[in-house]
Amino acid sequence: MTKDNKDGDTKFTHFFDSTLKDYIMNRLNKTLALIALASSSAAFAAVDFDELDIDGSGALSQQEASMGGITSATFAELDTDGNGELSKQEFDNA
Ligand SMILES: [Ca+2]
Repeated sequence: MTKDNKDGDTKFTHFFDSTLKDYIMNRLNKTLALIALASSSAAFAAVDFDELDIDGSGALSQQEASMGGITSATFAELDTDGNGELSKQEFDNA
């Protein structure tokens, strides 16, 4: 009786462990997928010209561009007329 109960417990524990593990892994994968989706959406939103143009000047200063993750090297590449600002057209070339 004691042995049966112990086996039952062991089986239950094993079942519980593997089920829980599957559940956690499943949740974890979904969570990671959501995080990936959320961060890619956030990255996409962060490079929206109008959102980065904080002062609404219609052009991005290097500081505004850097908030969108645009490095100074990239900024220099995009600033084709070299006026120190990115117009929407220059930005769209990114
Ligand atoms: Ca420019």
